[in-house]
Amino acid sequence: AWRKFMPKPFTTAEEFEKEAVRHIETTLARSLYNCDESAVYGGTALAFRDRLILDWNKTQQTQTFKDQKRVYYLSLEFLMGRALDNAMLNVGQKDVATKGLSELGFRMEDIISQEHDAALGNGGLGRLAACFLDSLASLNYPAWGYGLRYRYGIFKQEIVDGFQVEVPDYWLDFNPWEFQRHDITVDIQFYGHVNRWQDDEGKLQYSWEGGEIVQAVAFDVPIPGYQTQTCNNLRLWGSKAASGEFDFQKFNSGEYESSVADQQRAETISAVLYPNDNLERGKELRLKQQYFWCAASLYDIVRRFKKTKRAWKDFPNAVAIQLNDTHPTLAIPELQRILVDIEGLEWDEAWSIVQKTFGYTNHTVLPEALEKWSVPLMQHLLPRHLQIIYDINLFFLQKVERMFPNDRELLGRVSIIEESNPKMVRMAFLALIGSHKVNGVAELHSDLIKTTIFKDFVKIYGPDKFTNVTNGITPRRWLHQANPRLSALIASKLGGHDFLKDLTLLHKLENFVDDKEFRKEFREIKYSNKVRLAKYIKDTMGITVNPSSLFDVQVKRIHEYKRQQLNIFGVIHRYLEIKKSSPEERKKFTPRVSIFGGKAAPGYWMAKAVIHLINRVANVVNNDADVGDLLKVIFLEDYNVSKAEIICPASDISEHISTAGTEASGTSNMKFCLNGGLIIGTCDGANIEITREIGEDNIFLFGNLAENVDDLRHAHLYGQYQLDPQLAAVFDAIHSGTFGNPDSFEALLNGIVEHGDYYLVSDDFASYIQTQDLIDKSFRDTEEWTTKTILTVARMGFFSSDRCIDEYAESIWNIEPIAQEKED
Ligand code: 26V
Repeated sequence: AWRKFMPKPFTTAEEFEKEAVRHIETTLARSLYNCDESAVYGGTALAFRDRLILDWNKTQQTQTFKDQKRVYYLSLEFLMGRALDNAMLNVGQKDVATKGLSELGFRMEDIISQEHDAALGNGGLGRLAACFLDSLASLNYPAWGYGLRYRYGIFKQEIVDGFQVEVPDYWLDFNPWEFQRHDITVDIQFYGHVNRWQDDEGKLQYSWEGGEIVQAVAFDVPIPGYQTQTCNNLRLWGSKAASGEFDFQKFNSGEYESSVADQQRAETISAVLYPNDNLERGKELRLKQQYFWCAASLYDIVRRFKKTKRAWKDFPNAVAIQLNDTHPTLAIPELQRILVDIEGLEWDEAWSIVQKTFGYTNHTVLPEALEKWSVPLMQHLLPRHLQIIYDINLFFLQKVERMFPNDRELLGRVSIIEESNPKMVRMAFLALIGSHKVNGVAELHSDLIKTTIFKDFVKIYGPDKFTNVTNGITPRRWLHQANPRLSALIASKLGGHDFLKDLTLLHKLENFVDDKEFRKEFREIKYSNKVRLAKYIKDTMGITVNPSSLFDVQVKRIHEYKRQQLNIFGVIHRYLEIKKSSPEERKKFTPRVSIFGGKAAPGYWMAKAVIHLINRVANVVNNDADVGDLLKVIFLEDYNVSKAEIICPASDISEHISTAGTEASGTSNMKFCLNGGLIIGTCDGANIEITREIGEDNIFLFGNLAENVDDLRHAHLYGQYQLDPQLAAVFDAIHSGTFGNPDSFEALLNGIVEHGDYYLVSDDFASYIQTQDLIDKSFRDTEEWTTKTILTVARMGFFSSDRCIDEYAESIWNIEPIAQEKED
């Protein structure tokens, strides 16, 4: 009966303008007479938000009504980037809005760029979660994301005198994409003690008492699918002082300040995203974040389940929970606690429910990234959970003991508790033991976890507990939104945009690989994307780069294992080659722009030294008249999702050059290929599967293989190697002060020369340089290059996150999409 009152979505430019202007004038209270781009952004966002909300409400009603199994994706990071463009493209009507805005005197691009990135993540892991949400909604899966509503996302990076400086990222000034649910709150307990008693039947009972309470408040973000009415929900928890805790006693007795301090302490939990990527530091506040978010999410999930009045044993038929790395592992003992201590289930029945509910994705084998929490800290913060973890461990070790009697060393190796001082809880083992499936994120990585960190567990559980789901990216954002002209060209050849829902359709582009007109347009689009990036570089840095040069890009978090140092040493080598060549020889160089971008964790000195070196090299090279257009070096400040959308379509070559066996998958490699850029890479992560799909001729692979890494490292430690001579020449140049005071780079070079070259930079240097020369040659042959790039795009269908989500749904979650009803 209410239907007749529901607002009608706009369908024309004029209707859009009416809506946007109404929001500017009333919702935002901004007069049209001083209406700037930020106000127009607000009005536009709110007009589209209205459309989303209708779909969102309906989707949630349908999902509740149908009561099919749902998946809950628990991730401490969701690197969403901007929402407006995505919303416009997913629900449609962007063209209508573009026309409307231009009638109001504004350009769509300028309006879109008003939005602050939602940067609640560090890198690949967080962006993967965002791509997954897009695919889940686009494929109509009943799915929710659960995360933390950080007040500060990943810091903003400024480069001052060549050094990284971190600036807080306060992003919530105006965020039209979230809805605070004042009515959805959960009280979360910390500290306190455990009471144990016998009930009437003589059974031992446990309860967790005392301590302090912090309140979790839900903030919901709509996640629209592409060309579907499905609009899923991302629920982010914010922390605040529990109502009883904002102590009116204190308040009235004049202790106003300490009462406000309590408030602030509670809010600290969701204040800031930890900016480390692949480095675990064991901070109490981080553990508090993890428990706060796990407990609030589970309370919410259990509450929803209980409303259906189904039996507990049915829980795994209604709920799948995916753990994005080990960060949400506390959800395992928390669910066990709810079932045993609160709902009164027997241990074994509860544990069987827990194991059927959870799946765990591993995203790294780097030892320094594996989470461990000290037992004393956990005892203090979560006393009951620690008991439960000890019990889980006891029953598990008993089982192992029965399977492999008298193997004490095995028991020590697989124990959840590491017998160190202090003792540590190994979160990856707890996650594995509490889940029914464990997956890696690319084939090589999924193999590696079975032979390294989880080797013993393959013996215990058998190989079927382990599986691979190779990562993917959403083609909506990373092709259609980031590269609208390429998307339109493909659509014109394939007869529409269906490939955005089934990316394997791209294979039909192979039919056009010899089509002159198509090749020309394809090249022109790449060129215009490079012009756009060149303009961005000019506007932000004042440096002119020639868009006809080969654009060589490496953008990702700065980390020794990703080897930006190998790249910049290669650049120095190139510079030295140019310098020593005659004017005649110089004509033979392929002009190149080496573009870097990425953040270093604030305490990661080696990564910061790499940034510093890149900037110093840039300074010298870019101002050397001998070099001119032959080489330019650019360090782009503050690499983030919205900048990636400009950068990815503009590369000729991008670099994915991690030491073999260290990069679990990588996902930017997929983004660059999908946009018609080629890659130089090691045999690592998803590069291997990309090669399989696009063909060896279309990728530039180099370097040692993962299977040889151990031996090579060993050789370094025993001095059985020689520094690569070309690399030695690069080091000489650095030492001689060519790039400023060499003291700044002492540690960086020593890591290679003196301390074992853990990442094998020297071992791979010759092969890297050689492959770069090959690239120069190949790029000069425009026709050959064009063929490679077209075939690459045509063969990237496998790397859609839609494929990836379908695999999770089928082999891990056992969930089905919700059938879409035709609109009346
Ligand atoms: C670990 C930690 C440790 C504690 C402090 C904060 C923090 C933040 C993130 C991590 C997880 C590191 C694992 C990770 O990001 N892996 C990346 O996952 C991508 C998606 O699967 C994959 O493409 C990358 O290769 C992999 O490095």
